Amino acid sequence: MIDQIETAELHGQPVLKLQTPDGAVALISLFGAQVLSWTPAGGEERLYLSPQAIFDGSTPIRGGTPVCFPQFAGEGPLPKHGFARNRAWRVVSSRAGKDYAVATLRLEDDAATRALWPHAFAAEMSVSIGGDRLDMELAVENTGDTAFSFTAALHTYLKVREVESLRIEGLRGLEYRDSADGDTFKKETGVGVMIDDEVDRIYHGAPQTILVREDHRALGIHNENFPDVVVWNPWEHKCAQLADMPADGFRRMLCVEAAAVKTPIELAPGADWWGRQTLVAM
Ligand code: TA6
Repeated sequence: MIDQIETAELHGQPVLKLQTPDGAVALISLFGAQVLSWTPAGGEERLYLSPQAIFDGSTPIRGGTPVCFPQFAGEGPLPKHGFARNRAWRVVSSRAGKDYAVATLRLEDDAATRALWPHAFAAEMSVSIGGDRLDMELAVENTGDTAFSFTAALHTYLKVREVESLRIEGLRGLEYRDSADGDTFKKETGVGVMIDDEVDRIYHGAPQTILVREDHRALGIHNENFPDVVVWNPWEHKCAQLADMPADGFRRMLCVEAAAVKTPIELAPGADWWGRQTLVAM
């Protein structure tokens, strides 16, 4: 019998390790509630974690699935991507069965978050694995007595064999904001989006399912309640400016992010919202 839910350390930082008897494994950092590693049953690692990622308990970790909340990127006055990715979350529940393991981590407002963002909230990140699936769900509740709005993303770094040989399917016809080209609005015309240069796009009205097709494998990405999809690869020049990425790191990763950016989510007192990204290995 394996211990399906264990606490462990990765580079000196606390992580939760989820396992299922069929061989699926995930590691979740308590810092940021960030999934850092996921191997589906009988498969290989599907998330990119930079070999130069910094594990000091205060710097955002480069790779896995950073949780961007309550602000995506530089879309407001807060630090880039908000503060959830550089806060310690606590594990509030976990359970496992013969074909799954799931854990929920929680972050609430405190003096430090209120100094940046004056709202009372509770955020929960639930991560579940089993078979060929990884489910990541972010839930946010307004626990205060005034309304607030936020933007958010599950900023997933996929591990890819060679970024120039993949195709992203399912985005054709969508309008996107091209952050790599002065935030101009464009329409996607390609059947399969290929990556051979810097890409930083926010696609609006994204479909529930996107496929990342590689030579001998594929990954299905299902997003629920996240109306936007961000596709990012820094390419050579921007990658060289990231101190926590190796020079050729951009070739081994592709971010496909479930996001709510164009229209911020509004929460009245007592209201809640959730959004989910599911990865299915094929
Ligand atoms: O989601 C894409 C993006 O906003 C890019 O513009 C890029 O800067 C990336 O996130 C990473 O941001 P970070 O703050 O983690 O370096």
